[in-house]
Formats: sequence, C-alpha cells, structure tokens
Amino acid sequence: DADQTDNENENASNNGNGEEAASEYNSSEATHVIEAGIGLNNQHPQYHGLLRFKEIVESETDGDVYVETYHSSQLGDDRQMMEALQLGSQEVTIPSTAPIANFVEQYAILDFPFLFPDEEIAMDVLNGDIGDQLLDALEDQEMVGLAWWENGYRDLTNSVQAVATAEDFQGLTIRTMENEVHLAAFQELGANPTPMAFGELFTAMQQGTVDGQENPLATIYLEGFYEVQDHYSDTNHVYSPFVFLMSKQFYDQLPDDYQEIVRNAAQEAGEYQIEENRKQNNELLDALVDEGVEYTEVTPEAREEMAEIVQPVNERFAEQIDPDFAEEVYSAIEEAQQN
Ligand code: TK8
Repeated sequence: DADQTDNENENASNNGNGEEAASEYNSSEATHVIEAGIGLNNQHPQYHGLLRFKEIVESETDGDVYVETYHSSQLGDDRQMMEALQLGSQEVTIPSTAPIANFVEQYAILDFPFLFPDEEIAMDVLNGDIGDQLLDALEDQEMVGLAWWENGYRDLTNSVQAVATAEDFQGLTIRTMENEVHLAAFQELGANPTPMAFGELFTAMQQGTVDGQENPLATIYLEGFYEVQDHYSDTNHVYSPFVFLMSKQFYDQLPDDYQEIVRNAAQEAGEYQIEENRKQNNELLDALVDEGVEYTEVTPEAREEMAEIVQPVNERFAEQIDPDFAEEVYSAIEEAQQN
C-alpha cells in the first residue's frame, strides 16, 4: 500500500530514487551515520558494492551504524570527496588511485601505463606489502584505506577516428584523470590530454570540448558514453584500482568492534564488487557495439608499441617520485607473476 512505500523511501538512502538502498534501519536511530559518496552512477558495480557494504555494516551493528549512499558525484568529484573526508564532513568515498596521487605521490606509480600484466597480479600486489604501505600512507592525510576495490583496465573511446595503433592518438583531445602520469603519457602518444573531473566528462564529450576519454568498459557502457562517442578500442593501457577510503576523524572515534566491522565489510563488499566488475568489463562489448559504437581491436603488437612509447614517462616519474619504492613495486609484480 502507498503508506508502506512512503515509509520505505524515508528509510532509504538518499540515492535519488531510494529504491535500491532501502533499509530496515533508520538514520535517526543510529549512533553513527556514514555519508558515502562515489563518482559513478547507480548502475555500476561500484555502487552495488557500496550497497553491500551498507547491508553488512547495518546488519552487524543492528542499525547502530547507518550508511547513506550517494552516487553520480552527488557529493562532489573524487578530489572534493577526499577533501571532505580530511575535514570530517563526509565519511566514505571510493576513488580511483589516479587522483589519490595528488595527496600521496607514491600512488602515481600504480598508475603507470602497462604496469600490471593482469588483474590477478595487480590484486596480489595490492593485497600484499606494497598495498599495505600505500594504505598506511593515507593516515598522514587524515584518511584510512580500508580495502582495495577494482575499476579495471582502461580503454579508449572517441568521436573522431578508429584507434588501432599508437599513431592514431595523434591530435585527439582526450580527457584524462587529474594525474601527472596520465597527462604525460598521453602527451607522449601525441594526443592533447585535458585533465577533468569525471562528473564533467559526459557534457564535455557531448559539447565536443574533448574528442574522447578512457575508462573501463563497464563505465563506458553503464554511463551511456555510446550516446556521445563513436569509436571504442581495447587499448587496456592502464590498470586502475579503487581504494575504499574512510575519514580518519570518523574512524578514530568508532569503538574497536565497529572499526573491525567496517574494515571487514569494506573487504567483503570489495570481493563482491571486484567479481561483478570483472564480469561487466568482460561482457559488455557486444552491448556497446549494439548501441552503434565501432569496435577497433588493438593487437598485442600495437599495444607493445604504445608501451614502448610511454616507457620513458614511467622511468622519469619513478625517478622523480621514489625510485626505491618503484623498484619494490616492480619486484612484487615479478614475484606475483611467478606464483
Ligand atoms: C569515479 C572515477 C572514475 C575514474 C575517472 O569517481 O575519473 O575516469 O575512472 O571512475 O574514479
């Protein structure tokens, strides 16, 4: 009945329509309220993972910790949400690592093009000593890194031309994330990179401010980029992790048992997110082509050529940021490869 529906919506997270985030708990009865915001929309596995986090935390604290979920940059872009975590005015966000490099520069090494040979190796490294060091480094920035989630391998779309080889990047205006390595790598390929917050991207493509962008297939499809892009190439040029971040101010005042609950919930919800995300990234190509996007296959040889062109960028930044840590990352990747 209508009244029942209204009540459910009141108890739901503020997600624009309320339906998916319906909760049996109520924020007014909770001791701790987590405002959690992400940049992607509510179709993306990142949001489904966040809903899983909400479910786990609320049920394990019997509603004493309540999670309000926001998507589509409703609370701001990745950088703004991290700043809000530092101030303690927002509790959770799940950015890509690229913008985190503006807070902790070692993160830039994770975003080197063609660094991780596959997703399993990336996750091995992130869940090992390298990943732990990077999560620990966030504490000085008033943030706590609770778990590694996954955005995935990034691919190129544009509205100008089919991109099959490195030469085809020439002259394309491409939106990049706000990250020095990405900027330098696309410059090296002869493109005109334009750093921009994710929330401004769709309009920028629609208005022709940029010719193209690069993101994993799940994002390209689920954000409807096919409406404003004509070409897709599986460049796989960089692996992009997500980090589940909590405000340190908020985390520190939680009782120990609640700290453990949020930590485990971020991990468990992350496992679900990663599984869903890989499925989408692997399965959405046909759907994208059905929407009228032309698919250009990038051969391993073409990818190898791209990797050679951007290699000097990786070397330059490794030297500039932290050569020892870069070496540690390379060894950890080699070790993971042997397992
Ligand atoms: C969402 C972003 C996005 C990232 C980007 O907040 O900016 O292109 O891939 O998913 O983190």
